[in-house]
Amino acid sequence: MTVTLRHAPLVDARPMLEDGDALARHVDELGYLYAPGLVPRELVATVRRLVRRYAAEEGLAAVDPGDDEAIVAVPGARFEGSGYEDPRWLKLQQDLFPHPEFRALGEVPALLALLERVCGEPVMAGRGDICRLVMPQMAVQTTRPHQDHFYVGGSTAIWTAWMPLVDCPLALGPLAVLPGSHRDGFRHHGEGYAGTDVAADAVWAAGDVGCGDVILFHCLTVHRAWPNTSDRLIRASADFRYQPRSHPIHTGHVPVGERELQKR
Ligand SMILES: O=C(O)CCC(=O)C(=O)O
Repeated sequence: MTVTLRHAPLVDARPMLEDGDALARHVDELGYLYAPGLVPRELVATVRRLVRRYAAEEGLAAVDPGDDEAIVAVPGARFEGSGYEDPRWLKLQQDLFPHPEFRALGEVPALLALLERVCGEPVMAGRGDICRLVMPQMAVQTTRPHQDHFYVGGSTAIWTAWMPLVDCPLALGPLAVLPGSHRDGFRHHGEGYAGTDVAADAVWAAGDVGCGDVILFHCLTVHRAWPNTSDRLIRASADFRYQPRSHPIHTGHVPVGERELQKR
C-alpha cells in the first residue's frame, strides 16, 4: 500500500530571529525553527567536498560528479540493513568528524547565538552529531517518524540543527517536522529504528531546502525524512545536537506522555 505524505511549507523564522518574545512564542507553538541562509554556503560546500571524497573512497559516490554541487551515487551502491551499521558509513563518520570544518559548521556563531536565545542560556555542542547519506531509491531506509529524545535521552531541552549539505528539493528527501508535536510529550517508540506511529493524514512541515539553511527542532518534536526519489543523487546532510550548558549530561528518558519542554 502506498501512503501519500501530506505537507505544508516550513514557516520561515527570519522575521522573528531578533525579536525574543516572537521567537519564544514561535518555538513554543511549533517546536521547530526554520532559518534559511543561517550558515555560510561556502562552509557547507567545503564539508560537502569532504563528504564526497570519503564517500567516493568507500565506493558509494562518483569521484567526479561533473557538478560540484551534487553527490552522485555509484550505480547500485547501497547500504546494508538500516544503513547505520554499514561499515562504509561508519568509516565516513570516522574520517569526517576530526575535520575542523565539520566542527565549525556545527558551531557557526550565528547558529550558537540563535540556540542561546532559544534555550535562554549558552549551549554545549557535540551532543550527538551525525553526517547522513541517503542513497537514491532506497525508500526502505527513509528515516521514520521519531523524537530524538528516544535515541539521545538526557536533557529534554536538547535541540538539533539539521542542515542539508546539498541543495535538497523535496524529491531528494529532506527533513520534515510535525509542527506542535513536542507539546504532546514523549511518545511510545518501537524497537530499533521503528520510530513512533503518526496518523496517516498528518500534515508535515517540509519543502525544498538549500545549502546554508538550518532546521532547528526540539528533542520531543516528531520528525521524519521525505523519501529520496532521485534516480542517482545522494542526499547528504548533517545533524548537530546541543543542550543548555547548565544541564547535566545523562541518557535517561522522561516518562512516556510527559511534556517537560524546558526542564532537565
Ligand atoms: O536526516 C534524516 O534522515 C533524519 C534526521 C534526524 O532524524 C535527526 O536529525 O534527528
